Amino acid sequence: MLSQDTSSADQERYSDIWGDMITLISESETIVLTTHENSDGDGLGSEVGLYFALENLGKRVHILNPTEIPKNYEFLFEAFGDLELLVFSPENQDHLAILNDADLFLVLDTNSLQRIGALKDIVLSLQKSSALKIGCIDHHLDPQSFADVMICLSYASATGELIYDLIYNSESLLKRPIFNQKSAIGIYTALMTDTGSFRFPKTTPHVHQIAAKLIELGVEPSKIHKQVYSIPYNAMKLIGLAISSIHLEMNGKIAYLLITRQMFQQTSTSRSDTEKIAEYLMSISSIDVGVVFIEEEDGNVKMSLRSHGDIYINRVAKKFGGGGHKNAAGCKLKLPSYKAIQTVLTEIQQLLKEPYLNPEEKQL
Ligand SMILES: [Mn+2]
Repeated sequence: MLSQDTSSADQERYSDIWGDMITLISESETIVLTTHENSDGDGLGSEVGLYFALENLGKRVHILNPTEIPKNYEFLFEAFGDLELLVFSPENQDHLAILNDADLFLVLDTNSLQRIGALKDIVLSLQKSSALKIGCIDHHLDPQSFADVMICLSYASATGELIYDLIYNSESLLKRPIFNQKSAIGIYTALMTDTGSFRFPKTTPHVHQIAAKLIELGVEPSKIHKQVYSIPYNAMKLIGLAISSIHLEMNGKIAYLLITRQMFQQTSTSRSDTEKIAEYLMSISSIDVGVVFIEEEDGNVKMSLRSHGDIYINRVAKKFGGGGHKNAAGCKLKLPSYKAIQTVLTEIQQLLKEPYLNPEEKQL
């Protein structure tokens, strides 16, 4: 397993980290791509980016995801008539046949099999009983070890950055062009969304160099930005309700809000309309930590945790069985919302009292 949390990105990028993954891909004829449930621009963009590159290599490729695609990313699939996204159902015989025939199952943008829902059990049993290999390409902290080849590099701004590096290294190794405009649109979407439109701390010169190359390949940034970020009127109403319910704690260092079932009903919206809300929360000048609590239909409370600077907010998520990045993490609690808020706020207050840098985590 290759897992890294250093900033020696340049050194690694051009060395042989991709060798095993390129071999695994070369040895596979049929490849299934997937990403985490409640997929985002990075997971979906990485799938699209890799799909067309693998197709150029003559592979049979399928995209089989655990959950539906959010509306603002549908353009990624609609624009390319030959690209079909399947939403996995364990009862669907066609889906099972695809998995049975596959040589390689590639998990993108998560390093935890819990996050691929019902696909988890079936791919693990195929990995045990047949020739199915599992690969993983991701940039979150704390990778699980389930993959035959795991590339989990948390210095990367997005999984899309790693997909670019993989294709780039495959081109050099195989000495043939693989990139095309369709791949470029996927990777650009991945980079743009996971870097908050090229402004989060991991937006390195390399990220901008990749973006430049993608634009040379025909990507139109303003078009992609509009497709991803324009929102329907209803979603704007939900944002309004959510924002007017913001609370501050610890002299304004913590900001949080709760999106109730009633807010969803009142505005005819759903979970996928909540994506932008954490960003608004984080733009309050006084805060170090922001939390968006969301009441789910099944009675769980889902929370999106955000932090600035060297606050390892993923440590709070981990305490409740979740995970993520240093500055963006998530978890779920099976508690009434008032209780979930109380429990999580106590943990955050504790975290803010501790020294921010944990030497243990620096060694990851
Ligand atoms: Mn990502």
